This record gives sequence, structure tokens and C-alpha cells, in this order.
Amino acid sequence: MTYLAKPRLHHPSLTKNKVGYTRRDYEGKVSTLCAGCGHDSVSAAIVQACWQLDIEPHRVAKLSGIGCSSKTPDYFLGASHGFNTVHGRMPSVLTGAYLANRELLYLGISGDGDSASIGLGQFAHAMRRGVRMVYIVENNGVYGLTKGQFSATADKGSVAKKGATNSDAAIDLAALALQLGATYVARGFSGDKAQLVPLIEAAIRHGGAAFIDVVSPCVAFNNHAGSTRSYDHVRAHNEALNRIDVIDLAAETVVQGSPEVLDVPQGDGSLLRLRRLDAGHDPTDRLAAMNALQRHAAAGEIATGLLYIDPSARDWHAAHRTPPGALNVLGEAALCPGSDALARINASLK
Ligand SMILES: Cc1ncc(C[n+]2csc(CCOP(=O)(O)OP(=O)(O)O)c2C)c(N)n1
Ligand code: SF4
Ligand SMILES: [Mg+2]
Repeated sequence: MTYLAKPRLHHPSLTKNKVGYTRRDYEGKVSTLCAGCGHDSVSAAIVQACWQLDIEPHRVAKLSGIGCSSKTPDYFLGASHGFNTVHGRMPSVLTGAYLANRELLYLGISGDGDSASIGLGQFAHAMRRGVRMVYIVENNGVYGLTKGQFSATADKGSVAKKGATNSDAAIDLAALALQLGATYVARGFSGDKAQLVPLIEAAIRHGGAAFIDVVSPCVAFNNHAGSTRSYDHVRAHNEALNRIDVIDLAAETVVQGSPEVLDVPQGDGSLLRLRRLDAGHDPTDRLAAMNALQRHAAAGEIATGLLYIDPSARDWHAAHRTPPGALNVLGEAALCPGSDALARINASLK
């Protein structure tokens, strides 16, 4: 058996959210990942975030590539749309789906092998195009599914379970996303749900390309001494820059002037309230975010939290002025603008 279905019966008194679903309605099949795998905690955080944000499961499309990480969409949001694509090809399939139907929330789930090696080109173009999505990489520094080879995100000097030392420089996907134009870039840790759930919630509410690099330890192949992706190492070197709460503007009074608190208004009317742990970090400054990543990495630390946000981000559809709605509901007037419009286009090309 490759998967286990969960019992469908719920206790009648389970709390429901505003759209009438219990938290269990956001779950998927029983996970077949190794007990303790960080990826299962990321799935649980996605379930929590979608339930708390009152998202209807059928309004979500989850797409993934190949890997243990890319298997996880089977373990959350069982009532949502899903597409398990080819290794490294999730971003192009997600982009196509988003162009055809902008009405859905797109969750792209990938691994460090999937996105930083075979899928690196696809990752880059999805970031720079402003595809409105939440792109999560469950980053364990290895190819877990194929038995623990170093991935391209493994730190130089990191030691493999069988003793080999990685001599290659690491790709930092969060730094790449910043450079490529992503308008929301964060890093979380699967062992810190209190930090991860609001990072996912804020990404869901973001109006453009949102990328979250989640350090997600592989207990089978990369959780030993000498690894820089083990639970122990990440806990000891985690430098959280901030903590976020997503707060509805209408419901909260904005506290101004406190150096510990930064309020960032979002395009959808919500307010992102950041509790600053590093008072010097301004998450609306892309260059500062790049510097923070490099500075912490040079000190052997892992910078987590909201690294960068562009509150005025626009998505691909806004930039290309496409008609509203999904392609399959466009009427004849939008699909066929008429012979006068064609004549004008032809005249403009003469
Ligand atoms: C085209 C192709 N090349 C190679 C593979 C073998 N393969 C399967 S999963 C994987 C790497 C997965 O690593 P990652 O994305 O980090 O996921 P993890 O298992 O660590 O979560 C590779 C190389 C494949 N399935 N398809
Ligand atoms: S091999 Fe590693 S990544 Fe895959 S399920 Fe097991 S612990 Fe998770
Ligand atoms: Mg991996």
C-alpha cells in the first residue's frame, strides 16, 4: 500500500472556521514519510494556516515536483486540486495553471534537490515573473528520496552521514529569490511552528511571488553531528530577525512609534505586524535583506523570519492587463474583440 486514507468521521463538536470547515477538513492522507521528518511539520503548518485564514479547500491548487518534499501535498488539503509534476518542473506547470485561472490560491511545494538543481531554471523564471503563488522549498540539504546525496543547498564543509565532506559552495535559494525579484521572501524552520504558520499566512495574503525557504531536517540521512541541517544544529544557530502576526486592519488599532514593532500595510487591506527581534533589519529593503543573509551565513548562523516584503507588489496578471476571471469563463466579447479591433491592430503594425 502506498498511502493510507484517514478516517472521514469527525467529532461533531470540532471547532469550525468562518467557512464551515474543521481543521481536519484541511488534512490529507496519512503520511508515509519517516517518523520525525521535518516535511510533516511543514504540512501541519500549511493545514493550520489555511484553516485559520478561512480558505475554502476547493479554492486551492497544490503543485509539486519529485522528492519526499514533493510527496507531501498528498498529506494536506485532500479536498484541493493537486498536480504532482515531473522533477523540477513544478514552476512551469504552476505558471500555466495560474495564467489559465487566477482565481485559485497556488501552493508550489518543492525540495532543495527539486528546485536548486534540476529545477533551478524554472525556479528562477517563476520568481522573476511575479507569478502570484506561495512557493515553499522544504530544504534538508540532501536528496532524501534517493538516499541522502548532498543537494546544491548543502553548506560547504557539511559532513554527510557516511563521512564525506561537501566541497561545493551552497546555493542560498532565499538569496536567489531576492535577487530574482520575488516580492515576499522568508525563511522558516520546520521545528518552529509558531514562526512558520504566520510566515505562510502572510505569504498567502501577499499579492505577488512569495517564496519561503523552510529548513526541514531529514532524520534518515542528514540529522547527525557535522550536518548543518540537523535539528540540533538549526536550533543552535537559528537567528530569527522578526516574528509576524497577520492582523486585520479593521480589527486592530495600529500602535505607532515603537521601535520593536513594524506595521506593513498589505495590498488586500490586511496589516502585517512584525515584532522585530533584530531592530536593525528593515524587511522592506531588498538590499538590506541580501546583506542580512550574507552576514548571518558568514557567522555560521541561519537567518529566519520575514527577510523581505514589497507591500505594493503586483502580480503577472496586473502587469499584463489580462481580463479578470479564469479563461474558461471568458465570454465572446473578451475572446473576440471584433473586426474593428483587429483592423486597429493591423493598422498599428503597418
Ligand atoms: C528526471 C529525474 N531525475 C532524477 C530523478 C531522481 N530523483 C528523485 S527525487 C530526487 C531528489 C529529491 O531531492 P529533494 O527535492 O531535495 O527532495 P527530498 O527528498 O530531499 O525532500 C532525485 C534526484 C527523478 N525522479 N527524475
Ligand atoms: S528520507 Fe529524509 S526527507 Fe525522506 S521522508 Fe525520510 S526523513 Fe524525510
Ligand atoms: Mg531535499
